[in-house]
Amino acid sequence: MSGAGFAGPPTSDEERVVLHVDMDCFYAACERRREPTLRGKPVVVGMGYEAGEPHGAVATASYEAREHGVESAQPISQALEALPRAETAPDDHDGPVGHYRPVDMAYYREVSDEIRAILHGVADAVREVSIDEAYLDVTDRVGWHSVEVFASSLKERIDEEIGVPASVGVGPNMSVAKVASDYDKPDGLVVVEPAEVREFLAPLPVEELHGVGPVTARELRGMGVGTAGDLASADRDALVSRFGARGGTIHDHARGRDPRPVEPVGKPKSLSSESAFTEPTDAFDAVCERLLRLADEVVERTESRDALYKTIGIKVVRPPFDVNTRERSLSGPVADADLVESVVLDLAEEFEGETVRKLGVRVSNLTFAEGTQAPLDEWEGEREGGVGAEDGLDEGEARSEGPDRDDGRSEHDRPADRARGQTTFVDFT
Ligand code: TTP
Ligand code: MG
Repeated sequence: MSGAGFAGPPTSDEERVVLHVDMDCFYAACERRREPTLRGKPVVVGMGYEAGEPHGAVATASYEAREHGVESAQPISQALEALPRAETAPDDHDGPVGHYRPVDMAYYREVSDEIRAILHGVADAVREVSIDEAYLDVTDRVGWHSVEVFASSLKERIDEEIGVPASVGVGPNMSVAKVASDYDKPDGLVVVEPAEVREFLAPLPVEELHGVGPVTARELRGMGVGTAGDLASADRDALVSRFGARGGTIHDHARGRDPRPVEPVGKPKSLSSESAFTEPTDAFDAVCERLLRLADEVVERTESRDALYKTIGIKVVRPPFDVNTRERSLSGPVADADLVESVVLDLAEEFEGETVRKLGVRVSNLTFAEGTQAPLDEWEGEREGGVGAEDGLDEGEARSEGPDRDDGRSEHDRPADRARGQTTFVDFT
């Protein structure tokens, strides 16, 4: 499996199909997986909790437990007031009871790894943002007309093969997909097509937007901004002067805009740019011209990051979803714009006369010029915080323990070194 897909930053003419997959009450679902008698019952998973003890905090609670007011980050002692322990509840207790279990990260990571394997198999690019949450770019695999069936069968697969439920949101970018997956939890599937985005977002309370936490929401309300619709029509300059750059970002999110590509977390192992034609074309000069523009963009990105590359590749998508990738590896890392252009044109030759819908250019096998780059694993072990913290967007939510990134889910293929000048046919997914 490779985490380094070919999904490049979207260009303005490009629409993407992005899924956000978020497992429902994940730790509790894992506990139910190995203890099926807990299904349908209130389950509380405690961080720093030990059987029979009142200490610790709620990491998560099943939806049945949430109905009784139990929620993440609450002290276990408080949860016990709402839901006495099933094992020790007095015989005459006729109210609801809870099943308490201590956190078992090693087990949850195992389950997460199994889910991850499925996700990487169905998407061109995957961004794992926590132990139970990931974004998938499936633009080259499925169109809007069939994405609901696609997402529904992904949910079913995770449920049947792994035994835990997921909610899935689909949108034209990460921020919309994230809001969509939260919209109908648990076991939700919400598809928001590009034309529906503004209408879908408008009535939602601002805190449901990606990047708006409780503190920002309070401040926004103070400014008379309560819904995403209010935020979308608020004065951008006023937002920026109040919240800094983040003001502009949440304004964009309220308007359903989010230019971030779905990229794996951490230091990139490849850099790519992609662009779709408005209408598929078989004009080879137009194809070459577009490839050269993409090559320029990619080279610019490598220069701004001081990156050297050893492998240069192209992607050619024929309508509707026939993805072809070709790449060539050099004997050593280079930073050479002319070479990128000539290799790209060379690789394109076999597609002369073909009808093309979309193109991509990618450089991979990256090293960083300063020679001080930390090993990939170090970078990839870095944690991302919760919603908002992920992008430094917001203060984030209170967490008794963040879903962590030290879960070893970061191995990626390292393409074997290839002989100079040899063109290889690779599957980037
Ligand atoms: P979430 O996806 O935020 O929560 P969840 O999966 O339990 O529930 P939902 O159905 O609303 O998605 O977080 C994933 C896991 O991270 C969660 O199962 C437990 C852990 N976690 C904590 O340890 N502390 C916290 O405060 C939160 C919010 C989550
Ligand atoms: Mg979850």
